[in-house]
Amino acid sequence: STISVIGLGYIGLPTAAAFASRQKNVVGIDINQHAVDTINRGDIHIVEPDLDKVVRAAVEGGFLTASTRPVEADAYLIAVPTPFKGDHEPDMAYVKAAAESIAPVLKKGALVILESTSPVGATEQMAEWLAALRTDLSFPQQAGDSADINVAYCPERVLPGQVMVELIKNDRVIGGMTPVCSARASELYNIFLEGECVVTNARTAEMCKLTENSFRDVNIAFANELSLICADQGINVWELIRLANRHPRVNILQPGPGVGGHCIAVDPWFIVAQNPQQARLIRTAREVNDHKPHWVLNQVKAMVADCLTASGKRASDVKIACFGLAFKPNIDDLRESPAMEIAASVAQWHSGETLVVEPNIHALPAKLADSSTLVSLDEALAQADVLVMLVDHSQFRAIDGAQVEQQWIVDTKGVWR
Ligand code: SAJ
Repeated sequence: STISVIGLGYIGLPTAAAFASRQKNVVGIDINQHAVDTINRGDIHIVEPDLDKVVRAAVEGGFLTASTRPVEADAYLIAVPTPFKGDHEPDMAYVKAAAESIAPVLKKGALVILESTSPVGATEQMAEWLAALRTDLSFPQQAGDSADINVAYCPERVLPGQVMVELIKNDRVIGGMTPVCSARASELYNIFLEGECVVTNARTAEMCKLTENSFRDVNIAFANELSLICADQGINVWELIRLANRHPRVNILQPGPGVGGHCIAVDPWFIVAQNPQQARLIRTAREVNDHKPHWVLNQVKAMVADCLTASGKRASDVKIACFGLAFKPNIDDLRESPAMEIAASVAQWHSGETLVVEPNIHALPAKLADSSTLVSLDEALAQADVLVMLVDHSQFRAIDGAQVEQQWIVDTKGVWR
């Protein structure tokens, strides 16, 4: 039997490799020819610990191949991006294109699973798209458990940086359009899953994915709001949170420069788009987190002003060093990163030199290349007047804050101050 994974990105490729590592015949489909060629050579086009080894073994063993053209399969997993467009409306164009691409090769008895983060109702919508193109087959919305094609929503919930572990260990929410759809989807994931399959309907599973990431966003917003209040009150927010978390029922997350990545800053908007009247807290959390980089920039401006007054230097003689660009610690992913946004604004605003330390990259991205200089941690600490801590990479944490000589520090992660 053949399993086909549509979309070979951060979710699809690890999933395809996990099935192939259990000796299943897997065909991965992607519109990106470069990705397809790379995978067929046994290499990978994304950064994720241990993924390279699993993909290489799967390709060399003959269990995983990639193609740009859809194939006939017993099960399809769709893991394509669902970004937002315009006014934070979910953009389902990639899911629609994926459904249209598999429709011609769909055979009686196939199982189609949507994994992409999606608004409530998306799975049924996808089944409608398929049904419209294949009137010779019956689908769950018409035929229930006796349908020719089974359809389910099974969201991914893996943490970038720990995908290969979490993919196997995490429990999985299975939202079949009918009980038979759920049973078949559970059977499929049980090929590699050590966690449990928890069965529900498609709409609940869709909402569950959005809920998980909104929960995290709301809780980070709480921490970020506290950081603004504490700055105003002259209280160390990290000490405050440590103390509050000694209460047995309090567990506050960490403030930071804002919320980045491709999930937590996006998914809550899907709920807001569908229920704008009710989703007041969820919307406000997004606004609080999106505002944080602007607040940090103003902190930097105030710190530079203090430095100028105290040192008598001209602004053009002051060096600012930004520590970290990635969207979270110990990764090289700069996409949708608040640290990157802040560093770029600082470099654009500041008339003197802006230094950047990012141990996980070798060259600055275009957005920063003209306005700042990539330097080592030691160079930055030796040269800069004002320090801006943006990401708590382990290399930064390893430095004792008491040894840092500069007094003008904006520390969004509580690493040195
Ligand atoms: N962050 C804070 N404070 C914290 C925790 C995180 O400011 O206390 C920031 C991070 O620095 C980062 C952002 O939040 O900018 C998101 O990072 P993250 O580590 O919380 O999450 P992601 O985006 O890497 O992955 C999330 C995970 N979701 C949850 O933990 C509920 C992951 O399990 C999901 O699979 C993933 O989104 C996804 O693909 O949806």
